Amino acid sequence: MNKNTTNWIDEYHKGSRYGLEGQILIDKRSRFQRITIIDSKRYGKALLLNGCWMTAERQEKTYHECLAHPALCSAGDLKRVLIIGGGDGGTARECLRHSALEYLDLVEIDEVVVETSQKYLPTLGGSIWNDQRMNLAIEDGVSWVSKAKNDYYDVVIVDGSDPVGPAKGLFNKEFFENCRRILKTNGVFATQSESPESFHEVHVETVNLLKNIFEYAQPLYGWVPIYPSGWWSWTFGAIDSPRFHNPINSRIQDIASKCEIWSPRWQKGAFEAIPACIERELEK
Ligand code: SPD
Repeated sequence: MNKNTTNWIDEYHKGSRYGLEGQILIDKRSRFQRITIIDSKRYGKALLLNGCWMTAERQEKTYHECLAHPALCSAGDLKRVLIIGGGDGGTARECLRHSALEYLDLVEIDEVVVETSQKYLPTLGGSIWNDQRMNLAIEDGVSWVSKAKNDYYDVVIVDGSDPVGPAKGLFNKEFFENCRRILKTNGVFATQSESPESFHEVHVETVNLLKNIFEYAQPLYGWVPIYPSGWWSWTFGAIDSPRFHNPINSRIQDIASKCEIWSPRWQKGAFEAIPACIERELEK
Protein backbone atom coordinates (compact mmCIF):
# COMPACT_ATOMS: atom_id res chain seq x y z
CA MET A 1 0.00 0.00 0.00
CA ASN A 2 1.30 3.44 -0.85
CA LYS A 3 0.29 6.63 0.92
CA ASN A 4 1.67 9.54 -1.09
CA THR A 5 1.04 13.22 -1.60
CA THR A 6 -1.64 12.67 -4.24
CA ASN A 7 -3.54 10.44 -1.78
CA TRP A 8 -3.73 7.38 -3.92
CA ILE A 9 -3.98 4.20 -1.87
CA ASP A 10 -2.94 1.12 -3.81
CA GLU A 11 -2.97 -2.62 -3.35
CA TYR A 12 0.13 -4.08 -5.00
CA HIS A 13 -0.26 -7.49 -6.58
CA LYS A 14 2.21 -9.28 -8.85
CA GLY A 15 3.51 -6.14 -10.55
CA SER A 16 0.12 -4.46 -10.84
CA ARG A 17 -1.53 -1.99 -8.54
CA TYR A 18 -5.16 -1.33 -7.80
CA GLY A 19 -5.91 2.01 -6.27
CA LEU A 20 -8.46 4.50 -5.05
CA GLU A 21 -8.03 8.20 -4.47
CA GLY A 22 -8.94 9.21 -0.95
CA GLN A 23 -7.91 9.99 2.61
CA ILE A 24 -6.56 7.52 5.13
CA LEU A 25 -8.74 7.67 8.26
CA ILE A 26 -7.21 4.84 10.27
CA ASP A 27 -4.05 2.80 9.84
CA LYS A 28 -3.31 0.51 12.77
CA ARG A 29 -2.15 -2.95 13.72
CA SER A 30 -4.17 -5.57 15.52
CA ARG A 31 -2.73 -8.77 16.96
CA PHE A 32 -3.29 -10.39 13.55
CA GLN A 33 -2.90 -7.78 10.85
CA ARG A 34 -2.66 -4.22 9.62
CA ILE A 35 -6.09 -2.57 9.40
CA THR A 36 -6.66 0.49 7.24
CA ILE A 37 -9.77 2.53 6.54
CA ILE A 38 -9.79 5.12 3.80
CA ASP A 39 -12.44 7.53 2.63
CA SER A 40 -12.41 7.23 -1.15
CA LYS A 41 -13.95 9.58 -3.69
CA ARG A 42 -15.32 6.82 -5.89
CA TYR A 43 -16.64 4.14 -3.53
CA GLY A 44 -16.95 5.76 -0.12
CA LYS A 45 -15.21 4.38 2.95
CA ALA A 46 -13.19 1.24 2.34
CA LEU A 47 -11.35 -1.36 4.42
CA LEU A 48 -7.93 -2.88 3.68
CA LEU A 49 -6.33 -5.74 5.62
CA ASN A 50 -2.57 -6.05 5.27
CA GLY A 51 -2.74 -3.60 2.36
CA CYS A 52 -5.35 -5.64 0.41
CA TRP A 53 -8.80 -4.31 -0.42
CA MET A 54 -11.57 -6.04 1.47
CA THR A 55 -14.69 -4.00 1.00
CA ALA A 56 -16.00 -0.52 0.21
CA GLU A 57 -19.32 1.11 1.07
CA ARG A 58 -20.46 1.72 -2.49
CA GLN A 59 -19.43 -1.55 -4.09
CA GLU A 60 -19.70 -4.18 -1.38
CA LYS A 61 -22.92 -5.63 -2.77
CA THR A 62 -21.10 -7.00 -5.82
CA TYR A 63 -19.33 -9.29 -3.36
CA HIS A 64 -21.72 -9.98 -0.47
CA GLU A 65 -24.88 -10.69 -2.47
CA CYS A 66 -22.99 -13.14 -4.68
CA LEU A 67 -21.51 -15.06 -1.77
CA ALA A 68 -24.68 -15.26 0.33
CA HIS A 69 -27.76 -15.64 -1.86
CA PRO A 70 -26.95 -18.64 -4.07
CA ALA A 71 -26.44 -20.58 -0.82
CA LEU A 72 -29.22 -19.11 1.31
CA CYS A 73 -31.78 -19.39 -1.49
CA SER A 74 -31.15 -23.08 -2.10
CA ALA A 75 -30.37 -24.81 1.22
CA GLY A 76 -33.16 -27.16 2.39
CA ASP A 77 -33.62 -25.21 5.67
CA LEU A 78 -32.28 -22.02 7.18
CA LYS A 79 -32.33 -22.96 10.86
CA ARG A 80 -28.60 -22.57 11.50
CA VAL A 81 -26.14 -20.64 9.35
CA LEU A 82 -22.41 -20.24 9.98
CA ILE A 83 -20.13 -17.52 8.61
CA ILE A 84 -16.39 -17.86 9.09
CA GLY A 85 -14.66 -14.46 8.75
CA GLY A 86 -16.81 -11.64 7.48
CA GLY A 87 -16.07 -9.34 10.43
CA ASP A 88 -17.15 -6.26 8.47
CA GLY A 89 -20.74 -7.56 8.70
CA GLY A 90 -21.66 -7.42 4.98
CA THR A 91 -22.20 -11.15 4.48
CA ALA A 92 -24.16 -11.45 7.75
CA ARG A 93 -26.38 -8.55 6.68
CA GLU A 94 -27.27 -10.32 3.42
CA CYS A 95 -27.94 -13.60 5.29
CA LEU A 96 -30.15 -11.93 7.88
CA ARG A 97 -32.33 -10.45 5.16
CA HIS A 98 -33.74 -13.98 4.78
CA SER A 99 -36.72 -14.13 7.10
CA ALA A 100 -36.50 -17.95 7.22
CA LEU A 101 -33.09 -17.75 8.88
CA GLU A 102 -33.40 -18.64 12.56
CA TYR A 103 -29.86 -18.52 13.96
CA LEU A 104 -26.53 -17.23 12.67
CA ASP A 105 -23.04 -17.82 14.07
CA LEU A 106 -20.57 -15.19 12.84
CA VAL A 107 -17.06 -16.34 13.75
CA GLU A 108 -14.38 -13.69 13.22
CA ILE A 109 -10.82 -14.09 14.48
CA ASP A 110 -10.01 -10.38 14.82
CA GLU A 111 -12.21 -8.27 17.07
CA VAL A 112 -10.47 -5.10 15.84
CA VAL A 113 -11.92 -5.75 12.36
CA VAL A 114 -15.40 -5.91 13.88
CA GLU A 115 -14.96 -2.80 16.04
CA THR A 116 -13.39 -0.80 13.20
CA SER A 117 -16.14 -1.81 10.76
CA GLN A 118 -18.87 -0.97 13.26
CA LYS A 119 -17.36 2.48 13.72
CA TYR A 120 -16.31 3.41 10.18
CA LEU A 121 -18.47 1.21 7.95
CA PRO A 122 -21.83 1.16 9.77
CA THR A 123 -23.82 0.55 6.58
CA LEU A 124 -22.04 -2.75 6.01
CA GLY A 125 -23.57 -4.47 9.00
CA GLY A 126 -26.60 -2.19 9.38
CA SER A 127 -28.79 -3.55 12.17
CA ILE A 128 -27.17 -7.00 12.39
CA TRP A 129 -25.17 -6.24 15.51
CA ASN A 130 -28.44 -6.03 17.47
CA ASP A 131 -30.27 -8.80 15.63
CA GLN A 132 -31.46 -11.43 18.14
CA ARG A 133 -30.76 -14.17 15.61
CA MET A 134 -27.04 -13.40 15.47
CA ASN A 135 -24.28 -14.74 17.70
CA LEU A 136 -20.92 -13.01 17.21
CA ALA A 137 -17.96 -15.14 18.33
CA ILE A 138 -14.43 -13.76 18.32
CA GLU A 139 -12.64 -17.02 17.65
CA ASP A 140 -10.45 -18.81 15.16
CA GLY A 141 -12.76 -20.15 12.44
CA VAL A 142 -10.52 -23.15 11.74
CA SER A 143 -10.82 -24.27 15.33
CA TRP A 144 -14.59 -23.51 15.38
CA VAL A 145 -15.32 -25.84 12.46
CA SER A 146 -13.03 -28.54 13.88
CA LYS A 147 -15.09 -28.54 17.10
CA ALA A 148 -18.59 -28.16 15.62
CA LYS A 149 -20.99 -31.14 15.58
CA ASN A 150 -21.54 -33.30 12.51
CA ASP A 151 -24.49 -32.45 10.30
CA TYR A 152 -25.27 -29.22 12.20
CA TYR A 153 -25.47 -26.21 9.85
CA ASP A 154 -27.83 -25.61 6.95
CA VAL A 155 -25.38 -23.20 5.34
CA VAL A 156 -21.64 -22.74 5.92
CA ILE A 157 -20.09 -19.60 4.39
CA VAL A 158 -16.39 -18.75 4.35
CA ASP A 159 -15.77 -15.02 3.94
CA GLY A 160 -12.04 -14.78 4.47
CA SER A 161 -9.30 -12.71 2.93
CA ASP A 162 -6.54 -13.97 0.63
CA PRO A 163 -4.68 -17.16 1.66
CA VAL A 164 -1.89 -15.44 3.59
CA GLY A 165 -1.80 -14.32 7.24
CA PRO A 166 -4.81 -15.18 9.40
CA ALA A 167 -6.86 -16.49 6.42
CA LYS A 168 -4.31 -19.06 5.25
CA GLY A 169 -6.01 -21.92 7.08
CA LEU A 170 -9.31 -21.18 5.30
CA PHE A 171 -8.08 -22.70 2.05
CA ASN A 172 -6.86 -26.14 3.07
CA LYS A 173 -8.21 -29.67 2.76
CA GLU A 174 -8.73 -30.35 6.44
CA PHE A 175 -10.66 -27.12 6.92
CA PHE A 176 -12.93 -27.80 3.92
CA GLU A 177 -13.47 -31.41 5.06
CA ASN A 178 -14.67 -30.11 8.39
CA CYS A 179 -16.98 -27.67 6.61
CA ARG A 180 -18.53 -30.62 4.77
CA ARG A 181 -18.77 -32.70 7.95
CA ILE A 182 -20.71 -30.02 9.84
CA LEU A 183 -23.03 -29.30 6.89
CA LYS A 184 -26.46 -30.97 6.77
CA THR A 185 -27.09 -33.32 3.86
CA ASN A 186 -29.50 -30.82 2.33
CA GLY A 187 -27.24 -27.86 3.12
CA VAL A 188 -25.06 -25.61 0.97
CA PHE A 189 -21.46 -24.54 1.42
CA ALA A 190 -20.06 -21.29 -0.04
CA THR A 191 -16.64 -19.69 -0.07
CA GLN A 192 -14.96 -16.81 -1.79
CA SER A 193 -12.51 -18.52 -4.17
CA GLU A 194 -10.29 -15.69 -5.41
CA SER A 195 -9.80 -14.42 -8.96
CA PRO A 196 -9.50 -16.68 -12.02
CA GLU A 197 -7.02 -14.12 -13.38
CA SER A 198 -4.94 -12.56 -10.61
CA PHE A 199 -5.03 -15.60 -8.30
CA HIS A 200 -5.31 -18.18 -11.09
CA GLU A 201 -3.49 -21.03 -9.32
CA VAL A 202 -5.16 -20.54 -5.95
CA HIS A 203 -8.51 -20.37 -7.69
CA VAL A 204 -8.04 -23.60 -9.67
CA GLU A 205 -6.59 -25.45 -6.65
CA THR A 206 -9.43 -24.31 -4.40
CA VAL A 207 -12.17 -25.31 -6.83
CA ASN A 208 -10.54 -28.69 -7.49
CA LEU A 209 -10.17 -29.31 -3.77
CA LEU A 210 -13.84 -28.56 -3.22
CA LYS A 211 -14.83 -30.79 -6.15
CA ASN A 212 -13.01 -33.63 -4.41
CA ILE A 213 -14.57 -32.99 -1.01
CA PHE A 214 -18.19 -32.21 -1.89
CA GLU A 215 -20.36 -34.45 -4.06
CA TYR A 216 -21.21 -31.35 -6.08
CA ALA A 217 -19.14 -28.16 -6.36
CA GLN A 218 -19.06 -25.37 -8.88
CA PRO A 219 -17.58 -21.87 -9.17
CA LEU A 220 -19.61 -18.79 -10.01
CA TYR A 221 -17.98 -15.72 -11.60
CA GLY A 222 -18.60 -12.04 -11.07
CA TRP A 223 -16.66 -8.88 -10.40
CA VAL A 224 -15.43 -6.79 -7.50
CA PRO A 225 -13.84 -3.71 -9.08
CA ILE A 226 -11.43 -2.91 -6.23
CA TYR A 227 -9.92 -6.42 -6.09
CA PRO A 228 -6.88 -7.38 -8.23
CA SER A 229 -8.11 -7.74 -11.84
CA GLY A 230 -11.68 -6.96 -10.70
CA TRP A 231 -12.73 -10.46 -11.78
CA TRP A 232 -13.79 -12.64 -8.86
CA SER A 233 -15.26 -16.02 -7.97
CA TRP A 234 -17.27 -17.79 -5.30
CA THR A 235 -17.55 -21.57 -5.12
CA PHE A 236 -20.55 -23.52 -3.85
CA GLY A 237 -20.67 -27.07 -2.60
CA ALA A 238 -23.50 -29.47 -1.74
CA ILE A 239 -23.96 -33.10 -0.75
CA ASP A 240 -27.34 -34.41 -1.90
CA SER A 241 -27.62 -32.64 -5.29
CA PRO A 242 -26.29 -29.54 -7.07
CA ARG A 243 -29.02 -27.67 -5.22
CA PHE A 244 -27.16 -24.34 -5.43
CA HIS A 245 -28.49 -24.16 -9.01
CA ASN A 246 -32.09 -24.13 -7.85
CA PRO A 247 -33.11 -21.13 -5.77
CA ILE A 248 -36.38 -21.70 -3.89
CA ASN A 249 -39.23 -19.41 -4.90
CA SER A 250 -40.23 -18.19 -1.44
CA ARG A 251 -36.60 -17.25 -0.68
CA ILE A 252 -36.30 -15.36 -3.97
CA GLN A 253 -39.47 -13.42 -3.17
CA ASP A 254 -38.04 -12.56 0.24
CA ILE A 255 -34.94 -10.78 -1.01
CA ALA A 256 -34.79 -10.23 -4.78
CA SER A 257 -36.47 -6.85 -5.04
CA LYS A 258 -33.77 -5.22 -2.92
CA CYS A 259 -30.73 -6.88 -4.48
CA GLU A 260 -28.40 -4.81 -6.59
CA ILE A 261 -26.65 -7.64 -8.47
CA TRP A 262 -28.05 -11.01 -7.48
CA SER A 263 -31.12 -12.44 -9.17
CA PRO A 264 -31.91 -16.01 -10.28
CA ARG A 265 -31.15 -14.92 -13.84
CA TRP A 266 -27.83 -13.32 -12.89
CA GLN A 267 -26.89 -16.42 -10.91
CA LYS A 268 -27.64 -18.76 -13.82
CA GLY A 269 -25.40 -16.77 -16.13
CA ALA A 270 -22.66 -16.38 -13.52
CA PHE A 271 -22.38 -20.15 -13.04
CA GLU A 272 -22.19 -20.55 -16.82
CA ALA A 273 -19.56 -17.82 -17.23
CA ILE A 274 -16.65 -20.14 -16.58
CA PRO A 275 -13.58 -19.13 -18.59
CA ALA A 276 -12.57 -21.83 -21.10
CA CYS A 277 -9.02 -22.06 -19.74
CA ILE A 278 -10.34 -22.67 -16.21
CA GLU A 279 -12.83 -25.27 -17.39
CA ARG A 280 -9.95 -27.24 -18.94
CA GLU A 281 -8.07 -27.20 -15.64
CA LEU A 282 -10.95 -28.32 -13.45
CA GLU A 283 -11.34 -31.95 -12.51
CA LYS A 284 -14.64 -33.41 -13.70
N1 SPD B 1 -8.58 -10.02 -2.28
C1 SPD B 1 -9.55 -9.80 -1.28
C2 SPD B 1 -10.39 -10.97 -0.94
C3 SPD B 1 -11.24 -10.63 0.22
C4 SPD B 1 -12.45 -11.43 0.37
N2 SPD B 1 -13.18 -11.14 1.58
C5 SPD B 1 -13.62 -9.83 1.74
C6 SPD B 1 -14.43 -9.63 2.97
C7 SPD B 1 -15.67 -8.89 2.73
N3 SPD B 1 -16.68 -9.18 3.69
